[in-house]
Amino acid sequence: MIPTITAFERSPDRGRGLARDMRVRWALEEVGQPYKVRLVSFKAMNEPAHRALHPFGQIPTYEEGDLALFESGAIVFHIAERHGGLLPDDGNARARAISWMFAALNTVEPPILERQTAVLLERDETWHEQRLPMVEDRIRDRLGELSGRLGDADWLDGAFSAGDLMMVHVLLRLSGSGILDEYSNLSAYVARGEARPAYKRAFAAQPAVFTGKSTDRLMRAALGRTCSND
Ligand code: GTB
Repeated sequence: MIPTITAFERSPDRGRGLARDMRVRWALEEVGQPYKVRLVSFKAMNEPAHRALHPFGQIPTYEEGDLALFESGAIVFHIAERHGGLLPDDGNARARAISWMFAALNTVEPPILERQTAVLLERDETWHEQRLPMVEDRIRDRLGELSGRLGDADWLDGAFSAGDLMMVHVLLRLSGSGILDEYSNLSAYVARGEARPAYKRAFAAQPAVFTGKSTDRLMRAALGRTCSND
């Protein structure tokens, strides 16, 4: 059965692959599972049909027969469980790869999201200039630790896994901030992820659907809702 995922009808990131449908597309490409994409508008995301699929009115969702899933982490985990290639066969190695998925989502992503919220939604606040460096230092704390653990390895725990997929996509959210460049092994790690054929196919497939309207406004809309749910 061909699964259907949802993505933004008008991508606020101008097709840079930063929205969370990208990690699901990448996982599907890694395991060689064809998929369909239903593009949804911000209006449609709030309507009952989409809310039935996603209680928080967000993307991505995943439908496969009777199964409907939301949360990119749960979707990637489901794909990795159902297909070979994203989780090791050995039980302990598999559990460690799953730990890295959770680490990406629960430990590394939150301060990165905090920065994005600060930059997009709080920049007119009187305290913004004071707060931003503190937020960025919290990111550096995590990146320093991650960089130390990765060392000169290619991937976080042996072969490439769903843990790396999730971590690379989370780190990509720092694109343009300059912060990732301070950690040469992490920059190289992200570049290795982007160089994977499956990543390239997923990236090429996600449409650069922006219309020339203010993408900044779209971005704020996407993140404004996001920060309340993340
Ligand atoms: N925890 C959920 C998951 O992992 O699936 C979070 C899902 C989520 O935040 N979805 C966002 C969304 O639907 C899109 S990805 N927002 C609309 C809403 O909440 O109403 C977040 C995102 C948006 C835009 C960019 N960008 O433009 O760079 C990057 C990421």
